[in-house]
Amino acid sequence: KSWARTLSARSTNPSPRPISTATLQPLTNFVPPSAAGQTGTALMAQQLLSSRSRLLSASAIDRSYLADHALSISDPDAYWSEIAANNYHWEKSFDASTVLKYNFHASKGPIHIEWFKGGKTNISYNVVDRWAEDTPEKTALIFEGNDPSETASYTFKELKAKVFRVANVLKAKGVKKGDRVALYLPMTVDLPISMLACARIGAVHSVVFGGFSSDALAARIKDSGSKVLITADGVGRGEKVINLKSIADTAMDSLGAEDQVETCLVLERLNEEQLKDNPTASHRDPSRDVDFAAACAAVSDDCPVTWMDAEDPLFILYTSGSTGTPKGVLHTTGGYMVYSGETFRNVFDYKGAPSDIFWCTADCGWITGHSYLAYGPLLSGCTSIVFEGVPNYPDASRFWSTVERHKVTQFYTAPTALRALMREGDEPVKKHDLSSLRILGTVGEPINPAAWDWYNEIVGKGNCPIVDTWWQTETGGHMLTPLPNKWPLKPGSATLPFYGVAPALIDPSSEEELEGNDVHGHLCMKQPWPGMARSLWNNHERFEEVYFSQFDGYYCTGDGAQRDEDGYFWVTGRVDDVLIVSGHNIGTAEVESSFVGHGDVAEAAVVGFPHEVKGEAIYCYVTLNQGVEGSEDLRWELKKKVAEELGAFCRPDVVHFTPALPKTRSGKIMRRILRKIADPSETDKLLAGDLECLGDISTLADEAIVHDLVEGLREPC
Ligand code: 6R9
Repeated sequence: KSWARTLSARSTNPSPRPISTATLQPLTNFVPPSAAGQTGTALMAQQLLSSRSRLLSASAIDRSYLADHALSISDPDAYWSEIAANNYHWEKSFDASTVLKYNFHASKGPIHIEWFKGGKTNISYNVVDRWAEDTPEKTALIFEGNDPSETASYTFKELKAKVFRVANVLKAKGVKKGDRVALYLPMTVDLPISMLACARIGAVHSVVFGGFSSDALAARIKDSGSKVLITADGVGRGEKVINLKSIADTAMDSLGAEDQVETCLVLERLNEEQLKDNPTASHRDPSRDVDFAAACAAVSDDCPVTWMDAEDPLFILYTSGSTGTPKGVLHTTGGYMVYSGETFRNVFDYKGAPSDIFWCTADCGWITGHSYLAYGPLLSGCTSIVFEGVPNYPDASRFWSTVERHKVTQFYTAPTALRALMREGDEPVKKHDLSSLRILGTVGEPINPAAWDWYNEIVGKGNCPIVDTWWQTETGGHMLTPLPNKWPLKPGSATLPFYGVAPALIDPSSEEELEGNDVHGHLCMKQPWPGMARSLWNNHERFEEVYFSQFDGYYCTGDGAQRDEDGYFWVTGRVDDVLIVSGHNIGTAEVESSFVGHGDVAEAAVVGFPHEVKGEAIYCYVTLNQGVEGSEDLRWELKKKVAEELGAFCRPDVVHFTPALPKTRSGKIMRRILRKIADPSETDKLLAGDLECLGDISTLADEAIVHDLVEGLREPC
């Protein structure tokens, strides 16, 4: 049965159902929620909400979507078994009578989620073998190097040979089904290829973003128990060279005997000149380090597939939590495969056209790169671009010249990148022919109206639907998202749930689900979707605690959201202590613990503040030990420490020395007040002595501290 044929067969609706109008009750007296106590992104979303919200007519939403969505919720077994069976290869079929088994109620026993139990498949086989057979000469991956003169492309047949070789190298190094392999690589095709190689032999990949520090890498190697690491000597990013090998060496050297990496495969990426400037990148430990390319050349390009149970682990990806160490989010084989593939095809309107060239600018170190650079597009046989560079190198037209050169049809990026490029004006965009573009996407944080308009008008020329996709590392794929041309867009809203997604808004004080439209609450999910995380690596208890303990029976996303009068969702930002800086999750607790690790620091409190390009930026309040004076040097040293320990993208923007932090009588830091003081739009008022924006400060143990904090705004931070 040809895969291409089944793709189009699936676009006919399963069975017509009555149209649900539940999400479409119009309310005329819409009042935007109060903006009090919300963070930067929340406020941004808030402004969007009040400026753009307008009532739609009930017929505006595609009826087949309503019918299909209703079916996917009322009968997930029927809905997903048809898609899974028709569009993916299963070596052994799953049991169609129990496609989904789960418990979302912590009160009723352990949380568990199982999809497609009994089925055996392999996601790498579904990417590589099938398309190497169906469309062997079609381009699978296009590589676009940091240096724009460096591009290459690989057909599905070539992809297969490369994946098989890496799989054989891993096997030769003793990697077996279930073993973890850490990947700390630049964005060359070797990264998705290594992911696919792991999956082929049943190894669990744990990709660590190349911008992470040696401490962060070591913690992830240790927690996942990875005995093999694949890394590179280094990578050029814009003008800079990142010496990955020396960071990896520091990480490996810091690990104890039982956590040691046994084999480190090293991809040689730097040229002679770069190596001359970075001599430590050439360091090799002969007992552990192996040349990646030479090892691949020495093995066969044929490798048998390891069939996996649907619920066998596929990968671990670490993400920041509001407390403690990063969480090793665990995804499994069958459900993730079906969900990443299905969301890709629907959200990016992929119908199998050979001319479709999909470009997701995310790094494979994040979930977006996993689901929409590697797995989603390739599972559908679509050409996917691997971009090693940065948006502003060699100049601000890099994205657009690349779109023009490769005739990109679907383009997926982050609002922070758009905001940075917008500042460079329209010229860098306008001088390129972007007529190939058909769909534009965004991910990672809410998109503000100005960036949305610019994306729409200047990049898309008003012709490309913008899919603002809300989802998380834990969700595996898109959750709230427009489907192109199926309903009108509202800039800043991720609109409606994808098939199988049953969102609920919960009032945190009553813990009741809010019914109807025009409500605001904590965004939760009522039932599982195939792509959801199954656990946290080696820590199921924390999985239950973080996502299921707050509201019994619901998966809790940690985001707040508004459902407007048309049933559209507006994600208003985190409700916990996670910051979204340039689209990257950063736990305030992690930054704080890095600060207090410094001998001069007594206490630290970290909050976000609105930032024009990053969306949210990092503001740190620091109290110093007795006798230590806050100085410019110390401020610089502290910023550097955080950047070194957590990664450069976590570098604090502001360090504000203060004699004390505002606390309640029970000793809780009042972050609400710290957020207001950090917000630049409040500074003038505060300095003029108007403290009204701080709200009620009477619950503070010592109100005078507020004045010290405000006075501190006069100093450079
Ligand atoms: C895919 C990804 C997840 C958090 C999420 C939310 C924020 C992501 C968004 C968005 C508003 C969007 N977020 N997409 N907020 N609109 N379209 O980013 O995963 O790195 O785990 O971050 O990002 O706060 O909870 P991850």
